[in-house]
Amino acid sequence: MENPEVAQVFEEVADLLDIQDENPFRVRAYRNAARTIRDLAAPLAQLSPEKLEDLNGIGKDLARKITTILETGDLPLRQELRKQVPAGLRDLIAVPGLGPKRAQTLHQRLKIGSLDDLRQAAEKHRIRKLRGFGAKTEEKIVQALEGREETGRRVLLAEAKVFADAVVSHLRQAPGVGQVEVAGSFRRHKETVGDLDLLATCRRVGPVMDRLADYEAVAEVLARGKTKMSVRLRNGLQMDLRVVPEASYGAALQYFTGSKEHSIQLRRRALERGLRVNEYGVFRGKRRIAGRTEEEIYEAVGLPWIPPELREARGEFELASKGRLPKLLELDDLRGDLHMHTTATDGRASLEEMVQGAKKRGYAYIAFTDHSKRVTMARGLDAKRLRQYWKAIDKLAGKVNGITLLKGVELDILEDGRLDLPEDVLAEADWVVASIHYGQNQPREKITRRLLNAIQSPHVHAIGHPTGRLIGKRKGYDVDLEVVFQAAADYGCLLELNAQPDRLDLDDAALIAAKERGVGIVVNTDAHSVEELGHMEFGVYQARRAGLEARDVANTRTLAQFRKLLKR
Ligand code: DGT
Ligand code: CA
Ligand code: CA
Ligand code: ZN
Repeated sequence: MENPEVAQVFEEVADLLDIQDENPFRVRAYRNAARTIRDLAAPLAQLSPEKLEDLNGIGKDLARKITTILETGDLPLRQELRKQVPAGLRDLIAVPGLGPKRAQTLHQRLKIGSLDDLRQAAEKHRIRKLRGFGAKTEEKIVQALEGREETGRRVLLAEAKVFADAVVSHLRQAPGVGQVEVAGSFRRHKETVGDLDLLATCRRVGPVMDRLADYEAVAEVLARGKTKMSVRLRNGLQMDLRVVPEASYGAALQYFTGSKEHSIQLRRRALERGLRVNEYGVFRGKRRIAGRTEEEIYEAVGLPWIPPELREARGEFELASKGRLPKLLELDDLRGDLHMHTTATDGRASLEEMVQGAKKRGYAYIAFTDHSKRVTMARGLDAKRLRQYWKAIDKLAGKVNGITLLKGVELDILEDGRLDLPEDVLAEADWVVASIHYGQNQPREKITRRLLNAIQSPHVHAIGHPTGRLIGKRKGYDVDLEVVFQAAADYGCLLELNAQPDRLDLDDAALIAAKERGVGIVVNTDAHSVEELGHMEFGVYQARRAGLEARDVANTRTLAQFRKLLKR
């Protein structure tokens, strides 16, 4: 079993316990374990029982449960709980604005037992009439359901990557296999993928197809033809495998990487040159003039190789033909991470642990940005506790070498637009990232106004997750981004590209617009554990999709240069 599947079992257990009003600490223990597992770089199956127990938030009992899941594919506790909770109810508690208590009420009072029921009840305005719900909650539910529909059954890139990496190394062991790669939206590093498009070369087709059927996470072989095969994994993700000849591997890789719109433009360009392009190669009449590598394909139409992230028919052909393709940001370009949490608020690792994790990544500087007091759920810091926190950071800074620790805060932008901490306190910070966590459903003018207030404050260096979206769960705030970008450019306020795989906020289109306005971007993980520092990868992918280069991103600078970028 792959890590996301194990995490999924714990998440379900947490939800089911939650619905039954179980002890919140027990619920949280399962949730934290699920999160730890999701963020883990190594497959659980490779860890010894002792190593399992060493993981953040996982003790003897949970380690044993992980072993049970790995060995049997399930957990008896989950089966028991499923019997006690009506099916469908669990989907409800995942809807933002509901949660276990309200899901129960809806089930008992309106007989709502599924997302479909919920949608119908909301449309008929039956929910707002319930005690403790109201029109606002009902609206929020409708919005959440819309947000879900937009992404449909797509899988987050980070989750897909676990299965992609695993299946690629599995297929590479097939006898006679040559190349194995994942094409499609996965290779273009889209934030979500509909399915995975595998491409392989092999002396004979049989062994590599057998090998795919044999991949442990496969639930069902949907189809198996001469060169094409499709499987569905237990988690619902579909994989299409195509086995192609070496001589047309590059052409197939180009074709199946897409996007469709990009490939249409490529074909048009070829036609203008009297050439024909398909998944077998580039042809002049009957003669194949390219096909083995992607470079050959692009060269045949007079272009340099175009990085997959740019293949969205957003002007890449014009740039490529003028030799002006950007030199896209790379993970190694980043010298710092400027948004992270610790046990001071809702993080799961200590200051020391985060520093060690950041040093392993080779960072020259990091900022600690635990929550300010408004975020009561996370025990946000008031002025007094924040100053103690900064003192602890200073003390630690005196003991560690090779990395600079910045004293920061994730400052809440309050519902009325004011900032959560007084100016004299903020003036003592090295770094302030301001975010909206409450009042997310306010009208456009109000949300925009709140962001402008923060951008205009002399103490705020960056805006965190500027739209507040959660991919597949919640649309972003209703905000006039054009106005926000202009103000950020005018006031020298940076905007964050939050690299949490379900945020990736700003998204690619917004980043393109922000860059056009001359806004500085800072790519941060918003890590709540040491493992989550690894999310930087996904931020970099999103930045690349927007054509960002190292110079567009503030935290690629040396600390001295970075400091010069900060507004005074
Ligand atoms: P997804 O799976 O929805 O996240 O998006 P993709 O881009 O991976 O799309 P998918 O899986 O339907 O197809 C994979 C690639 O195959 C796609 O990016 C381009 C290529 N492709 C599929 N259908 C067509 C087509 O009708 N025309 C052309 N030119 N290419 C196609
Ligand atoms: Ca695909
Ligand atoms: Ca596909
Ligand atoms: Zn944060």
